[in-house]
Amino acid sequence: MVGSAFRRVAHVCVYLVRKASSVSRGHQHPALGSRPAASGFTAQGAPGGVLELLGQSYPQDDYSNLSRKVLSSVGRNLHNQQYHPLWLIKERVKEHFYKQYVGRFGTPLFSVFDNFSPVVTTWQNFDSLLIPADHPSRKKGDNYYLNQTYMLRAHTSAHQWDLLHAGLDAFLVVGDVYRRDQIDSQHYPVFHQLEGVRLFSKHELFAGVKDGESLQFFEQSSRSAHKQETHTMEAVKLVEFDLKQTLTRLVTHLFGDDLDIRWVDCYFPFTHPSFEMEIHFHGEWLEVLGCGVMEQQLVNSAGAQDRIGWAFGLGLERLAMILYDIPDIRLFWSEDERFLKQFRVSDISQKVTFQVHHHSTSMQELLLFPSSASANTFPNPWTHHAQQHSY
Ligand code: FA5
Ligand code: MG
Repeated sequence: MVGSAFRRVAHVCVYLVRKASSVSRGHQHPALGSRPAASGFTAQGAPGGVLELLGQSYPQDDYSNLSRKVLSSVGRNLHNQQYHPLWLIKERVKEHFYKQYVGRFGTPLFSVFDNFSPVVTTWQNFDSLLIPADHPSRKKGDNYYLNQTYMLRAHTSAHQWDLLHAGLDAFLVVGDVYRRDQIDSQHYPVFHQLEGVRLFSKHELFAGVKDGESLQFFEQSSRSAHKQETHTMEAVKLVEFDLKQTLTRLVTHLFGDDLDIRWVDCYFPFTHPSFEMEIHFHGEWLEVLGCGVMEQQLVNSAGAQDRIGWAFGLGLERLAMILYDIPDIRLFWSEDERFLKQFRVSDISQKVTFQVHHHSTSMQELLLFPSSASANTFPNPWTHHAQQHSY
């Protein structure tokens, strides 16, 4: 039940830090140039070459590590394809935020952006979010770099700073994100995130509090597990409550009341305190989002020093898998009509339960990856690559 949502679970997560095994794989990887030319994963070009992507040219250097396979995923924009399950979820989240949160003039409070290029600077993806220069999440083996300066975003948080700097107080960003992750039924190197950010003025946050005029946002104290050194406990608790309530309402809107969720304490360099939401699904706790109270240093550097806010980033595939009972994340890339047509509904809120055995179709057929592998393994070129080159 959603009632259990506020149960805290002692658990630590670390933003973008992979299991030791996958981190070391990055180190062991042979030089990019030594990959066989026939492989779909061969890095394009070499230092001295130029990469053309989405109408821009990027000089290559020894950071460049995009494979042909990943390049072919850039621009697919599954989240903008009408009736694709990721589009359906995006539309339902948008509808919920538009209806639920109305601004002063009766207009939607949250602005929605779903068309930003996935090419960002390393400053946007890391530095703007206070991710230190030596943080393991910057590893070449974990990201797709166009060159030293440009990369495919590893999360939609890469756009937070720019939108705050532009003066926005409430926004959603939807986009494809890229990580050199190990593949299994829940992880894929390209997936989709939906980011939400909300800043509050003092008036907005304390408006509902009786005798709240004397309350403050800021003080000089020390950082604890519960708050940042510049925040008052009152402000943080109200922001945290609003964040968890907003997200609990969102998942209740999507899934209905009959859903078991829990909050797990967590760590991100750009929020404190930080949390993950997990949903109980098929006997397991599945992490669907990370969130927290925004680091004030980030908010200040973007020019909103009189505000305090929350941010969250959720995985669209994870939500869609639970909502539509889709058993494997690779299915989202299927171009098979038997998969896609199941989501062509007249009303975006209509219940859809994905049928694998529709007209005796097997999972392998629907995944539509060319296979030379045995019938028992998922025929997936990403994994072939990992096996051949042990990266
Ligand atoms: C982040 O990416 C943070 N930027 C989220 C955030 C935003 C925190 C704003 C605080 C404030 P994380 O790496 O945990 O965090 O990813 C967020 C979500 O993306 C996960 O909860 C999960 O739902 C989804 N996700 C992560 N990796 C994968 C993957 N390889 N495949 C599919 N979904 C994934
Ligand atoms: Mg996480």
